[in-house]
Amino acid sequence: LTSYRAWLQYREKDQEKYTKTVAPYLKAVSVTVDNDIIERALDEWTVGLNEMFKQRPAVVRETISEGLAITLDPSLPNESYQLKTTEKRIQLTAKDANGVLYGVFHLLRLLQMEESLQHLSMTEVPKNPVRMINQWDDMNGEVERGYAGESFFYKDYQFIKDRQRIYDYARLLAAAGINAISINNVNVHENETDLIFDRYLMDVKQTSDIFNQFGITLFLSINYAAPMEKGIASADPLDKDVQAFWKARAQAIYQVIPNFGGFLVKADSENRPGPFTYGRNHAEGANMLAEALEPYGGLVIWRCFVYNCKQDWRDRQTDRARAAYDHFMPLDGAFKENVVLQIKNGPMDFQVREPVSPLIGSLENTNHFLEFQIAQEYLGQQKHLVYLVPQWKEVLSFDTYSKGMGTYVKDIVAGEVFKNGHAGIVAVSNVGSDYNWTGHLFAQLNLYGYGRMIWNPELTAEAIALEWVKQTFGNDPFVIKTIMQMVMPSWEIYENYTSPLGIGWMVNISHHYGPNIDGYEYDKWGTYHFADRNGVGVDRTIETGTGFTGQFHKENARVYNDLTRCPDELLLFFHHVPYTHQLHSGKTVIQHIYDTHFRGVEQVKAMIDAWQSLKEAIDPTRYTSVMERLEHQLYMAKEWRDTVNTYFYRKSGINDLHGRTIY
Ligand code: BDP
Repeated sequence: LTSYRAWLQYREKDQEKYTKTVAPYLKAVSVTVDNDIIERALDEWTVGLNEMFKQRPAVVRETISEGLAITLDPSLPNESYQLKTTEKRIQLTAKDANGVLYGVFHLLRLLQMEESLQHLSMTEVPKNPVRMINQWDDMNGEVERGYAGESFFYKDYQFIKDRQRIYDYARLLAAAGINAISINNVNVHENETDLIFDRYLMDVKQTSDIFNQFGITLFLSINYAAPMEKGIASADPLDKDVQAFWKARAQAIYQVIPNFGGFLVKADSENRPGPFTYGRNHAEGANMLAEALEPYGGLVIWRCFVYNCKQDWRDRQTDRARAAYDHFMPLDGAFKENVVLQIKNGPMDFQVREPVSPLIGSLENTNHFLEFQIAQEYLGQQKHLVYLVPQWKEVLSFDTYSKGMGTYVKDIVAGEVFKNGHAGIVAVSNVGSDYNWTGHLFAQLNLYGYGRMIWNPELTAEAIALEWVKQTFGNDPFVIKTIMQMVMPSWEIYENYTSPLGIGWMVNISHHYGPNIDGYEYDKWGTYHFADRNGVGVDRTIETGTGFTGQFHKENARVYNDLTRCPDELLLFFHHVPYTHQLHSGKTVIQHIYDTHFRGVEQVKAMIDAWQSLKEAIDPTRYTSVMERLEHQLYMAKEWRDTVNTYFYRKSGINDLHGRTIY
């Protein structure tokens, strides 16, 4: 149960002193407005106080002098709230019901962390208007790139009737500030088109109702060729029958689910159908759907993960890194207002290290969301402990120079720079039917951290991790310190023992787990490292390479294009260099590879030692499940180390300076 409760543990407090200082605020709660979301907030407050303090606050409508007073103020920004303590009363003033819910979760977080409520005086406004999760659940019950068991939405093409788990998921998401979700995989397979037909629509509605109570709007992924599954001859966006099909669908859906969010679309990508089949571009494709949803205020979220996965670009003409920009930049401004492009954080595909997608900061006249992946597809598949917020924070704080120095990704995707009507951040979920939601217990931190970070990108990765550790494991300073030492360097550790210097991949094909240096090298998916006896890396420069560096604004383009200025950690993403090339760090490329790989394994050993020191402090279930995964991580780290080092030793023929054994 402890694992299942994730960051909502509400552990009973045994600190008399603390309990005394907060007692007045817990006595009563006064609220005058009534709706489902506020009701859920009150439930949560009641349950939390009862479990932590054995207190049941009286819920009243009149004003109170002791306790929590909740009021609405429509003049505040959307979903925002203020917390202010005056003597024995906390005033929670929110813009709307979502604001109330977030404010209550904020207070519960403070109580879980045993922080003072005495001098609260703050205003919280979410930076990103849309804070979304994409489920990649298939209706057969599997989760694409799922590393935490089966789907808890579907089994054998039916919705799972017991919806308790969805309810608990919605609570966890709301506590982390999430306000939108798409509930099926972007790869919509056969039979799944029925999600927008009578066969499943009532189930979709019931699921939507659960999420709505927690302030979360529901979306569905659709198959672009859905009309053809239903007997229409084509899916051409300019075809009248196709247009009528989508209009009828929109009408039918909104009749059942009036606040339905809209469609998420993966088109012309990795063998999915799309407008290209009919010689139409993506603006024509997306706008046709947008027109159908427009009368109801629905959105079309259109993914930019479009590249030719059947074309070998070793001729350097069609660098996969270029694809999103090449496809979508020429269409900037051609999309309707209720179309939102969804852009992966990097130009390739959620690797351990990539530059930021150059589309962000270039699209000036098109609404767009940034897409992260919480599921650790290329980052250890939730068997390895990798805290992702430090990586995401680098993306958000990247300076695009779009409107001169200081045009950061975080401000662009929040819609502030180009005054977008729709803006925000989306991420691929990492949950499943496993008892602890995420397989690796520490992968809970990535889900929690994602929500907190996109609510407020100014929070440090460390502050977010601290919140999670305290809520999840309690307030013992030794436990906190030890876990923080494991968590904070974990992304760097993973990078150390896997693919070096921004080159990415080197994984087994299709399932993407474990080292395989040449796995994709002679394959068509376009993810090469070009290692030979002389050197390694991809030349993406303007003069001699694929020209990808030219997609950035000139300040960044100059840095990436210039071998002497390109940051070490992205060197092999942008340049092909000899093994003896000297990095800014002073090391040669080959020595860097050897050193980081030996070091990465030692760092995993240190993580295991740290966890071992907590054996007495953590319940056996959580202790053992994490330990098992850490041991597996060590095994895999060694395999990565030996595979990578051996490969480059054989290619280069250069010995390790320190004479360590390389097989
Ligand atoms: C890749 C995954 C694949 C997804 C695809 C996508 O390997 O399963 O369908 O991304 O984002 O990373 O559409």
